[in-house]
Amino acid sequence: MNKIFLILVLSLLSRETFAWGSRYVVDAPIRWHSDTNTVGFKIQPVSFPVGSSFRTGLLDAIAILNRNPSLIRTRLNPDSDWVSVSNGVNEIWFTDNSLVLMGAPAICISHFNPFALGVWNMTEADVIFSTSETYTASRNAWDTWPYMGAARPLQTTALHELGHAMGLMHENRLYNIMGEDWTHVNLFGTTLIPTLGEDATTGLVRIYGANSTVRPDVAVSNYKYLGVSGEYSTHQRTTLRAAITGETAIAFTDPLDPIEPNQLSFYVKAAQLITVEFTFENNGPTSLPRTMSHIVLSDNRTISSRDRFLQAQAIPMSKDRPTTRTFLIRLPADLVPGQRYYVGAIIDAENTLIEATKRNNTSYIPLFITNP
Ligand SMILES: [Ca+2]
Ligand SMILES: [Ca+2]
Ligand SMILES: [Ca+2]
Ligand SMILES: [Ca+2]
Ligand SMILES: [Zn+2]
Repeated sequence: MNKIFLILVLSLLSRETFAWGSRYVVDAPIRWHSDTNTVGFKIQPVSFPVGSSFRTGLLDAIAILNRNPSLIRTRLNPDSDWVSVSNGVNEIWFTDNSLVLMGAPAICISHFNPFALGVWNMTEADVIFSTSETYTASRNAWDTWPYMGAARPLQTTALHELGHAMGLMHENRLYNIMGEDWTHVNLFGTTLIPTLGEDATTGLVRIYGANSTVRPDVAVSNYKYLGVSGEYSTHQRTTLRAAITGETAIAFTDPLDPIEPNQLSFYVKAAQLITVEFTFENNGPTSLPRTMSHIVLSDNRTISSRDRFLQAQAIPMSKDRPTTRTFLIRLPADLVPGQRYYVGAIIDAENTLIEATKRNNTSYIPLFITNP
């Protein structure tokens, strides 16, 4: 959620942006002042006690934000017990106050002022979480909503609200963190990887300029765009389909399965022709040439170039919006009925990029082999 208080009465001009949205006044984006490289925040210690998992999760999100490929950064100032909106200080806290939250599970309340003719600067941004939402800071994907867990990942919601605090607005036209935050994630093995993603980082670069010291970062996800829910995009798991009529690829989740409790899997047969999808993102500062992706078959959730090669495809990596690609795959004939496999995707599969992180370079979809 996002709420911006205007100090002056003025007319907002809406302006078409490429994809990411920021709020414009008289043709200029509302942003932190161009002399401001670092936006300071104070944490309320009773909301995020030192040593608590929530504090770890919040610091996690702030660290991710601070690796964004634009010039804007945040800094933590000393904790503050006394926090409020409209006190001129950027603060982060939990509340049960419905007047502040206005029904939201989390909200960013920001203020901005005219700095000079045609220049509008943010003066305060508070990020407030609701005590009535069930958050977790766990990085075990199985604990979190996007992978059938019981709680909302604090880090993805924090990244969404901090996105507002940097000047980003909601975006519903593509897969992005400024839509439904908890379904905009990467997965490394069984570890959830929260991310700002391509669209939000493109927006930050456009507003604040590219940071040439930030390394490239390509990523792949098993989530993709679904549709529009008000100002938010919604997202869904990338699909696996039987490529020929009459063949089946039934998705199932089995809560009693000891190996993959509650996880989405697909029934397939050896030698079956299937299509699989993955979403590719460029989270770095600049466009990149097409980057090689490999589709592999793994017998575990660790996807690597040592897994069985199935297919290669060069993926466009221009710095703009995510790319969801479909791969037509003939599964090998020697797959064992009753066994589990994982059809994996690797981006920068030939390891040509020196990247900020490689932990977001793989993803996968679980398979269960049925009798022929
Ligand atoms: Ca404040
Ligand atoms: Ca990467
Ligand atoms: Ca493997
Ligand atoms: Ca792109
Ligand atoms: Zn929002």
